[in-house]
Amino acid sequence: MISFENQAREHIANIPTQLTALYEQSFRDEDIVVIDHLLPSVLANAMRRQALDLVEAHGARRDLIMDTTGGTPRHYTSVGRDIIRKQNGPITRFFESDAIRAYLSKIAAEELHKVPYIPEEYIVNSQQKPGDTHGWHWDDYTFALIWMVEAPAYDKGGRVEYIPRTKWDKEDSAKALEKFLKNQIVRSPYIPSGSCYLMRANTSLHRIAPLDGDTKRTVIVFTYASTSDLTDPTITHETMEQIYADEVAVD
Ligand SMILES: O=C(O)CCC(=O)C(=O)O
Ligand SMILES: [Fe+2]
Repeated sequence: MISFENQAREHIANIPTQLTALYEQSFRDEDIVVIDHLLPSVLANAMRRQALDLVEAHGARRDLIMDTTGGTPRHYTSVGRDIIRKQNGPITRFFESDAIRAYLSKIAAEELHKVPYIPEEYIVNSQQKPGDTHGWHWDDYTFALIWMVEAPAYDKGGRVEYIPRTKWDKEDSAKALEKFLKNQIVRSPYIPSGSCYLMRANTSLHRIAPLDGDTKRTVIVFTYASTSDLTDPTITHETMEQIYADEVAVD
């Protein structure tokens, strides 16, 4: 059998140069880019199957208010990194893939590294009922690649909303949130299932709007570090530690 890595590498090598140039431009201009067909369908299907089966077998509800991000809500079902890692399946192969990381680095015009904090490597999140949301926040690390396993219905909420080029004032998150939301335009692209988006997530204030009715949204969240993240002493992990207190050992 051809390995995940070789299939991904061959597929990526065939992405038209002009399309890659458009992705680069979009990321440069918007700090977000929606990427179609990053994987061949056989790998995309395998990753989708793994994510849906994981939610079914291991999904745990998260219902809390995050103090560190200014009191914003989290309401969704999720599966943490260690449970996913045990299966050593397509999601792990995706994260470990050098070919994928190299391609994303080209789009971002800087190097992406595997995140040096293991609980954030990859996570499956699923908004499953009306009102489910992943409230406003910034990420700890520079890059997030979100794979859309199940997109919500087009008109039923659950979109990513974001304001790029904003700074997380960790001393007063609530006030920073209020200021940006009052003064800046919120962008909300629709991400179809089977595609993914790369976001500059540590300087984009973002959330997943509440589901508005009977629909579902399931994603795989991959986190990558920039070169400067690797030596940045201000990066902390309080958000992860609060959401995943039962899984993340606090050191
Ligand atoms: O579900 C998404 O698209 C984004 C999730 C997210 O922002 C996060 O896990 O930090
Ligand atoms: Fe995020």
